[in-house]
Amino acid sequence: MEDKQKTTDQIMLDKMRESKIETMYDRYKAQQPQCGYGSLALCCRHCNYGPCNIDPFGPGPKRGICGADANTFAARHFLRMSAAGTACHSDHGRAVAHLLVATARGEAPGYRIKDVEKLKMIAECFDIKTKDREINEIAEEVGEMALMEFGKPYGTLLFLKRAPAARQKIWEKLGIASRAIDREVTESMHRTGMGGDQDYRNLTKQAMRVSLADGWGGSMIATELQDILFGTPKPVQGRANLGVLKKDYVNIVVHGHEPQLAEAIVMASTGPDIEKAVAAVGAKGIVIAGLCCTANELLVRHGIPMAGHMTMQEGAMATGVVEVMVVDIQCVMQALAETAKHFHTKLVTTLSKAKISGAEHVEFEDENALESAKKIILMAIGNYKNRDKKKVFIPDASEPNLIAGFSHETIKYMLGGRFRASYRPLNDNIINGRIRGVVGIAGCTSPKAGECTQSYVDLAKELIANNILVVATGCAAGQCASGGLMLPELKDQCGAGLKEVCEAVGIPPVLHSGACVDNSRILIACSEMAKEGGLGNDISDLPVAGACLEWMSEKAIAIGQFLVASGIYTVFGMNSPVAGAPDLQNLLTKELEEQVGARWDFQQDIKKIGKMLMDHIEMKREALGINV
Ligand code: MSK
Repeated sequence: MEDKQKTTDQIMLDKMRESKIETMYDRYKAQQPQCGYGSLALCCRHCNYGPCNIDPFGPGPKRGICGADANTFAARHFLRMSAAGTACHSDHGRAVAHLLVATARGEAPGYRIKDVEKLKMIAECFDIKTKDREINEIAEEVGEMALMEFGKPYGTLLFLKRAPAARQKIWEKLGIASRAIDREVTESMHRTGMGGDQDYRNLTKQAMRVSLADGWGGSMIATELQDILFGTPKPVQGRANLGVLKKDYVNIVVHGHEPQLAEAIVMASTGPDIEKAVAAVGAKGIVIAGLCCTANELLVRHGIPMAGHMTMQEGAMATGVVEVMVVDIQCVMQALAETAKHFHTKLVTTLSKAKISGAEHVEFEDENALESAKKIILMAIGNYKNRDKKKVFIPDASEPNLIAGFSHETIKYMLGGRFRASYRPLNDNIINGRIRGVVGIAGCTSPKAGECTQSYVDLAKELIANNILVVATGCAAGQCASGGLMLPELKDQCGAGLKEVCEAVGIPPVLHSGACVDNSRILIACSEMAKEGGLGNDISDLPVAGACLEWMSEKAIAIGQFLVASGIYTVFGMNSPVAGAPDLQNLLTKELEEQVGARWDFQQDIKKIGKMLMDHIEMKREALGINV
């Protein structure tokens, strides 16, 4: 293939191979064949009787030493994955809540309340008085109330009230309305220990309750409080792919998930002293670029360029121009410490809860964020002179311009107008058939799906050509961004109806809504669409669906489970996490429909997923009587 037709990650991968630098693809190959029991969820090591394996095909054991069967094995794994995913998003949310309190108390220099309107809206959700009160007083109380959501002894999560009434009734009836976030995670761990919950249906119910504590709890707290602190995303221009890194500049790559670190790096990267230091080393300036969800956070709020998504992290370092890669937590590969040894790059960890052997550590706390950020920036500037020019290789690819920043508020304003912002126009365009429906694409990129795939790009193209509006988050959004799919000109690749709407409103047909925690924006958007009327009265009535083609993280499982429990049909690519337990598979892919009005689907052939999503949307339209 000509270099021009290759994506920057493919070009970089070729270069790394040529330079004999190990990549995740080499390690993936070295892992083959991967453990069959593990792949089917039929290995249990929850106690030291094990590891126990179940033989799904031959005459081997059908039960573990304690007697647990395949469904129990797989349901326990599924619940633990959901709990772990919930813990990741929620611990992130907790850190943001702490920062909000510290900011309100004046204990976090540099940070401030940026979106007062949203602060007041969230205060209302929490039944906090706003009239005649100081902004910081309200913010402190909102932060404290958010923190209480993690450990309150009684009641259910406050944000559950934002769902349509019909949805809340389903949760109450099934007993899956989430209580305190930490309680749901702890109870999930308790239930899945040896001799605990051993009924796969009951375990799956808890997987819904703990995941709802993610989507309508920890993730939503992270999203909303970040908007209060850093601004609610609005349409902003940006650039994406490895070409955003620059030869003559000091390059700092910010990688991970919690935007408070990246925001501090951005804040501390300007000023006369920094300019002087940059000039002294002979660089033209500083480039800050994001990776993974940190990239999404920075892109949707500030238009700061994105170097890439999950599977591009080693490649970003291998450009040889990264002075510092600074990381916080989640989706940061230990392999980076090894890749860094080939270059002058310093890998810097920042959180005491996420260190990497071989990396330098600069502790990052709310109180000293700016100081730590400055230290890291000066470290990068100082490291510029150590760059080995012979090793510099930035793929020569154009950097697609893009428009990002589609929070649910923005979608509402753009479609409904500032003075009558509502989802009415979107609903009307769905009812009249210009837009057939909406699909949220979320999630990771994985070597299991192939090398440097463009699966999300292909799926998004297929959907928009069929008049389906696409909302993207996480690394799926990252791939679509670097694939040039977030350009308003892309309307020419849409079906006629969607093209008309995109032209009238001025939006691209693939909307970047943010990071993984911002799937909570999709929940709110769907709730508002359902409440708006004309498309039923619950999320499960809407012609919408979710998809994750290359899932990797436990967080993806929690997201899938909270989308389904919220009434959104969700398809995952590659492999089912419960493939070795047919009854559980049947529960997730069929029976759940009766309970929550939505279900999972797992499809190995990711090329088939587009059709599955479109069929689902047409089926929902038929049920609504709008099959025009
Ligand atoms: S970063 S969880 S690889 S989307 Fe949120 Fe990407 Fe998946 Fe990590």
